[in-house]
Amino acid sequence: MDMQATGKAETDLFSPVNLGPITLANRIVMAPLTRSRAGLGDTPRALNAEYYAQRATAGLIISEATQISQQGKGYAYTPGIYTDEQVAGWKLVTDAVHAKGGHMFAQLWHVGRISHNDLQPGGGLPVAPSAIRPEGQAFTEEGFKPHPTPRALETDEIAGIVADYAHAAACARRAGFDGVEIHSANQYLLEQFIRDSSNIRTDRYGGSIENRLRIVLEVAEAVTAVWGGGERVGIRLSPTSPGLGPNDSNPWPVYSALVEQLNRFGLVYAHVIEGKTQGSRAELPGFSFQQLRSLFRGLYIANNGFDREMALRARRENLADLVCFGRPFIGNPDLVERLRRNAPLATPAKETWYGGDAKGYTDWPTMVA
Ligand code: 8OZ
Repeated sequence: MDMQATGKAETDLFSPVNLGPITLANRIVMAPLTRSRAGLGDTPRALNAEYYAQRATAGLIISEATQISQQGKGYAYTPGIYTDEQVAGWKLVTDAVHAKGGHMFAQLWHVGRISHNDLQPGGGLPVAPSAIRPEGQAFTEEGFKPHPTPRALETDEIAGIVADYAHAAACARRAGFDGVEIHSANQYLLEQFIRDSSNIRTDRYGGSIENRLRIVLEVAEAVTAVWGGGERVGIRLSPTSPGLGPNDSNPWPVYSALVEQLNRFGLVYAHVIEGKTQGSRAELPGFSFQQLRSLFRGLYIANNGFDREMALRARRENLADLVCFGRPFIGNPDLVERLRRNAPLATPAKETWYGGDAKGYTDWPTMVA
């Protein structure tokens, strides 16, 4: 079906939708995008506010991944959301987005073992469910360095991490965000606990599926308590993405149990990376994203490699409630309008995705009217 040719409003992709108590202008979500441009003290600044405000016509903006503590940091120049200065910095961002009529959630992030001593408090080892070294390298201020073998968390340290999530969730409220997203995807701490490939613990946080899901449910409970319920809390999952480490040996029973358990917190959405993050959308045998969606009571935000046609189809065939676009928002601040008009998209070079300044960040023009 050609929307341009018929000219009729045959899709609701560009129409308002309710997300809990909030009404979004459309069903297009700007994905969390790490851009590594925070200021000193991992504090957002005017440049970041300008970048997000330029993209405020997205129905919902999800902030770039934002560490809940210094221990949760794994890359140079990513922003935090745990100090008063960071709250003030984020307030610049949320005020600028709201002034343009947009809505924005903060993504709460703990990287676990995907880090390096250079980024950790006191130069200590990164922490993880188990002392298993991930492949790959950490992005530090001195360039890329191999991930060290992390330190396995003591059982009695886990409550402190849950408390860090609660503190960060409270900071996000003070900073004027419309809600928060718990980052439980892409190989970071919560996913490290979920998967049997990175969690070989023998305490109540390891072993059975129930035990491996425990920390995620504790975080969901703590964060929804801070926000007065789940109506402004979402979660991000990547059930079948290998990321930098292997998948769970059998993801379906794990993730179906997780979304069913999450239902008791009334989360407003699950934001699901369908397939391999930044890669193939092929489903694993024995895993169905639509079935996962049917088990979850909140809205379903689909993510991974969407283009205009796929997004229109997702609504036409009701494969998702909202559709997330990531990289296309980098070079197209007015992506929503370009999709509406089926206009050409700019495709930025990878060199300016991470780090640097305004170049490749806030200098992308909108379409000529
Ligand atoms: C790309 C570079 C650094 C971090 C994720 C937070 O994959 C990230 C990330 C992506 O969720």
